[in-house]
Amino acid sequence: MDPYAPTPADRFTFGLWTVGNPGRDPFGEPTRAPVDPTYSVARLAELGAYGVNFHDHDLVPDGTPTAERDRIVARFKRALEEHGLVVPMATTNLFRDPLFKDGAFTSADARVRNYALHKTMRAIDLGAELGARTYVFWGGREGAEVDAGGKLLDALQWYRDSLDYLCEYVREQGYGMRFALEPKPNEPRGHAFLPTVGSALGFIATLSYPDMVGLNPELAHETMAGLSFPHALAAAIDAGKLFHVDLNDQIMARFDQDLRFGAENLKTAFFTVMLLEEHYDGPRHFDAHALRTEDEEGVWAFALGCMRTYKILAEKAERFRGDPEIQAAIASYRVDDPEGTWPPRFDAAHAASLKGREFDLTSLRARGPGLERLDQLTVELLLGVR
Ligand code: GCO
Ligand code: MN
Ligand code: MN
Repeated sequence: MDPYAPTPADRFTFGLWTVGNPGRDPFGEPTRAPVDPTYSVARLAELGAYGVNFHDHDLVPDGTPTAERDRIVARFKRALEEHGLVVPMATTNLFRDPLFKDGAFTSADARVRNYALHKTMRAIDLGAELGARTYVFWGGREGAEVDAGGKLLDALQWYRDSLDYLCEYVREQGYGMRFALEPKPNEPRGHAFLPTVGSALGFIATLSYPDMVGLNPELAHETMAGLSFPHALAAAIDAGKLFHVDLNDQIMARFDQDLRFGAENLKTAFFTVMLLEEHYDGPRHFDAHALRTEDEEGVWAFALGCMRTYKILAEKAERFRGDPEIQAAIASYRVDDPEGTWPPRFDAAHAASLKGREFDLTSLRARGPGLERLDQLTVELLLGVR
């Protein structure tokens, strides 16, 4: 049996918009045909995935009459049951419709903000109906190119008002869902509001129901901002806010690429997997798509590739933890202080003695922590020679 073949126990999920991506870009028409969501369910199940996620519009196109909506949802539910897939997360498309061109919850037009709430509540109902426990808010068009409209502070307040309102809605409905904010620095807007994991963490603390709201960090988004994804992930974990995750890949300082997981930055992918395996038990969600060059077979090769790479890296993480030389290098990198405990407990006497302590600065300056060797051991492990 192939140890890297995905199984539902691995809890891999894909968005309908990922494997269904038709390969459109700002310069060219789609290169692939539209995909029926039930077909994606069948193919993903065959590959060993655990679930699918969707925007309201991916499943029920905006403006669909109620009877047709119910028919689509019933058919989709049957496909999920038949193929044993679940829907752990759902979200709203608040970026496709031209009326959202200057934002949804942060539009300067209050009618658009109210419409965004209307659309999101209906999408939350749809997600709840299909069993979603996490509801993602990616700020699509929440952002600006022009700041002369003076809404920089208002936009944050409108965003906060909207999330507070929607938290109340979920509580009142008894859906038991949690919200996950997904920061992104730019694209499609020149500057997005809440551009990074750090800014979203600060914002969550200002909400009325901070415990209901966490993060859905995306590897590509932090990379676009020139930041390290493992560092962002660690910040989210440290704050108890890693509610969901978007895995993919990205070249730094390029357009939004949504590459196959592990396609570009293998070390980033490795430390991402290592953190997730140790500190996260939610679905491993891939928010990526096949290259525009690919036909349908390329799409399934892409999806399988994301999952296999994750599993291979999870095995490497296991080896890393069990490698005596690597563990010895880590142990000698991390040094205890024989003259004082860590963390120190503050009291006046302790502070006085710490202020008076004589440190051997010369030896501290001279110490080499061995990081070159440790990193090379890591690279060799990843290259498969240890
Ligand atoms: C992007 C985003 C989206 C969101 C999706 C779920 O860069 O387009 O990553 O794919 O993740 O809208 O909210
Ligand atoms: Mn993205
Ligand atoms: Mn995403």
